[in-house]
Amino acid sequence: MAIRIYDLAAAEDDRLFSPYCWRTKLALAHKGLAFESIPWRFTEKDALAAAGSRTVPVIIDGERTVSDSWTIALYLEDAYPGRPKLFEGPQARALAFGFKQWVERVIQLPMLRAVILDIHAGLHPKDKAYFRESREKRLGNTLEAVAADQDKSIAALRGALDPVRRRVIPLQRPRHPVPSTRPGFRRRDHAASGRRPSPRGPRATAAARDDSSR
Ligand SMILES: N[C@@H](CCC(=O)N[C@@H](CS)C(=O)NCC(=O)O)C(=O)O
Repeated sequence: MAIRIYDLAAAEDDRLFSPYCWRTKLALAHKGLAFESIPWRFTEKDALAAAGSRTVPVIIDGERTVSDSWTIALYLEDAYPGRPKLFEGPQARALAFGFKQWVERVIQLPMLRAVILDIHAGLHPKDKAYFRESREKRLGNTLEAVAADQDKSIAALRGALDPVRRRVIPLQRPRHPVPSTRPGFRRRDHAASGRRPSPRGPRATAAARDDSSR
């Protein structure tokens, strides 16, 4: 039976926008595990009570219920040791944890500030008041006032991303291209091609190669 994941949805069931839930879905895809999203709204806290959580993602894997995207990653690694690994050992896991902390502490706030009114506009009507109240409390201002500073938020986000753009991405590009989330696509396939995997498969990759050599 597929693993089920409580997955934050906007007004539409298929607009699933939580970065934390995407982490979990990418981890599941990397491991080649089938999963099914259960669209969840901010105000549906009761649905998560069994997991003792007030946030998503929460996964249900048979008898097991696990919450928190990092705890879920560790759980999947332990529960499915025969599948492709999320972390190539303790050092890689520590590095991933550090990167996650940096994203949460440095990147997320300016990102949230830059898109706060877009998120609010897209929410399910039953979530709008809760989102406004909780985020205005967190940000110390009205959503409109935060949105009025969008240019500043985008500049802050660009500044925060700068070290990654300048250092990490160029260093990684030739030797460790972004791994595909498609099951069965091996890291060495990317290493061999030296290119990012095409989301549309080998033919599209070949076409792109032909185009780029013109
Ligand atoms: N540490 C948690 C954080 C998850 C989290 O904050 N999720 C948000 C959605 S992006 C949430 O469920 N928020 C509920 C709320 O604000 O009431 C994790 O990594 O899973």
